[in-house]
Amino acid sequence: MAPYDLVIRGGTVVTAADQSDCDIGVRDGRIVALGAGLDAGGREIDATGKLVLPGGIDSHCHIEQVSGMGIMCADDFHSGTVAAAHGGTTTIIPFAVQQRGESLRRAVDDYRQLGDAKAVIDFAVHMIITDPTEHVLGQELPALIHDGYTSFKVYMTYDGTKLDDYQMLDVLSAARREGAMTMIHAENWDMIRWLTRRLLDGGNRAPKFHAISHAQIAEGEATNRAIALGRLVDTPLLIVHVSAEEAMEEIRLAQSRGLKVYGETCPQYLFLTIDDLDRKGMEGAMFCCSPPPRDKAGQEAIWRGLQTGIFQVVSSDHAPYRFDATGKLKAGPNPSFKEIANGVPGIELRLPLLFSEGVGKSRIDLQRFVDLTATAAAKIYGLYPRKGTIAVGSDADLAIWDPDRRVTVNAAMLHDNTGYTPYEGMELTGWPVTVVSRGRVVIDHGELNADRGSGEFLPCAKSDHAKPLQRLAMELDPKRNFGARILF
Ligand code: DUC
Ligand code: ZN
Ligand code: ZN
Repeated sequence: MAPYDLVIRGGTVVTAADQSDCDIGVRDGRIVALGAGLDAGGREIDATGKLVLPGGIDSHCHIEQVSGMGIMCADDFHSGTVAAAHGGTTTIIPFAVQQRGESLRRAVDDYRQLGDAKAVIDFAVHMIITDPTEHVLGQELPALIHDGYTSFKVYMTYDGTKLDDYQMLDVLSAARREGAMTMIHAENWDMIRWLTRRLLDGGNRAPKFHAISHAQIAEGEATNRAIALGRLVDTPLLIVHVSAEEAMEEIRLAQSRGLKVYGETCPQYLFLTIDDLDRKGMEGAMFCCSPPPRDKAGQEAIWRGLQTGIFQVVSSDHAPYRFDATGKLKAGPNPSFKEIANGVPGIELRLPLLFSEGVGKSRIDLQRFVDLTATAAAKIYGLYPRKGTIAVGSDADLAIWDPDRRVTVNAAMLHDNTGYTPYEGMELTGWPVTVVSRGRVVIDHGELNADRGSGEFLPCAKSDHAKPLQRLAMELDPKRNFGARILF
């Protein structure tokens, strides 16, 4: 009997720390050997001339989720995970949403069933807390964390989801007590709705005004406030989908003060600009997402944030709505910017885009690419080292990557259900040719080979990233900061 079920031979194995030319031996879904000249496997893959990367972890994507406007997104767990796998991603972490008045447990259990039935790759689940009652924070949250749901998102914006600062403090202190990671959508809702009202009163309805209404200052202010709230309570947090330079600068400042504040950005802020929202007719609706893409200089600033380490994670924030009456145009063929579903697709192209324009254009190196697309998310959300790296004992989740393959992006080649891509026509270099999930070859030269429901739920551990640091005496001095010392 062959000692390995699968051997991947002759590739350049890349992790967030280093790279080396070696074979990978896989048994029972796990990596059991790394080295030269491994014995034969039941199946062999020749990776000569290819990179072997940890499968991507998309730690922020919306799958089978109803939006705040009541629109079901275009992808379910099947189409979403199929698309992810085709793009080299082997783990996704979408969101179970608690509606106000609803039990968080119920929301998670219902959502989990959808994933169990349909996912073709492994998945964990973040929660979205919209109603942080004493019962939810004191009873449901600890039990859910115990069951492997160790992270949640909260919104500082939108009528249906917004928490006020008092609620944010309750939630952040519950996160501190339970060791959960808090993800924050940081935009100032009153600024946005005030601007929206004035823009619409002035007859400004076109998609580009979505970007004007979601002003950079609204993102910067809310990011500053979120960090201050986290500081008062003394708990780490992660600001999701950062698009504004001034929000990024708030994160940088917090990090330079030694605070555990993490940042996530997304391809739409690296590859799109506000000009895309100003395309002819209603086409700009295809690029409406929140926060919105900014101008060219702002886009460059976000690249700088990747290069200088302000951001730890690049997720897709895949939020797919078709360009028709089921999605972007649900309010009619000519909706105002306020009526357009918020979100863009990107689950399949996240890795190819960042590889081509990041690694290929020497903006980031391979180690940073792996860290941003897989390793850091695994660490931040408690999946490491099972996921996010190539090491003996880790799951065999791998993307065998042809660094020279040239691809012109078009919607028809993609596997999600959105029907369009914001990246149509882009010329990319670098593509995953074979994708392995827990030792199963799920994508083989573009062919899917994975059954519905074969993906497994991943319970997340409490992550070290969610543990507060030993605070500097100065920060804890009650004359300067009445928060942490009094409470804890
Ligand atoms: N927030 C997201 O995370 N995704 C889409 C829209 C939004 O507001
Ligand atoms: Zn958000
Ligand atoms: Zn999102």
